[in-house]
Amino acid sequence: MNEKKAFETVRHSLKPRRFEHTERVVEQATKLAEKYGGDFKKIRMAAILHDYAKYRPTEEMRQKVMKNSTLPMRLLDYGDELLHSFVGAVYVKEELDIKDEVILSAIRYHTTGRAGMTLEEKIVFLADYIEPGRTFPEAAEARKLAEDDLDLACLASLKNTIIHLSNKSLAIYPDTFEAYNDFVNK
Ligand code: DGI
Ligand code: FE
Ligand code: FE
Ligand code: FE
Repeated sequence: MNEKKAFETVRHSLKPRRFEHTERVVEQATKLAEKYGGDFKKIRMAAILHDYAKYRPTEEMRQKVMKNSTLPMRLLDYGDELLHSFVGAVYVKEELDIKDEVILSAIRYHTTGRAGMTLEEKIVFLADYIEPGRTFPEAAEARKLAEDDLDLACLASLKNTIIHLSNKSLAIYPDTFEAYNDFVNK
């Protein structure tokens, strides 16, 4: 799978607005990779495909969680918005034949983060949060931090995500807390 084919694939799987978000995430991830390193080609591929499953039917993704032993069952107990990252990584592997774990894990953890994130995971996670289309004030704060400290920017994103979700009384996935604790103790 080359970049051009990956872009074509997501252009057909996503609505135009989501595809434009994806293009901005790729651009943002590219800038972060130039600054902080990581596997450049794998970061870009993960960024292109990160929301591949965004518009898959919820019921189909829930079925996938129940059938696929590699997917944590507890995903079913949190908001359905979480499914597209974890289940998306499985679809990318099965449907697009991408087997590279650096790419797959950057897709899998792009929404929640996790403890012990790889550099590639951090970059895709943060690029998704700070791409220029995110106009809320917390994104600007994280964008500023990203200029010289990747971990502090990830911490701010996680903190704001936890605040945002708890303000809406939504369940928070344990990986999100574990990622937050990991960065806060750095
Ligand atoms: O797919 P995007 O919109 O580009 O961004 P994303 O993958 O970060 O998804 C954001 C959505 O996921 C948003 O509706 C909030 C939700 N979300 C993020 N972290 C958690 C979460 N939902 C729950 N229930 N728990 C989480 O920890
Ligand atoms: Fe996403
Ligand atoms: Fe995100
Ligand atoms: Fe996204």
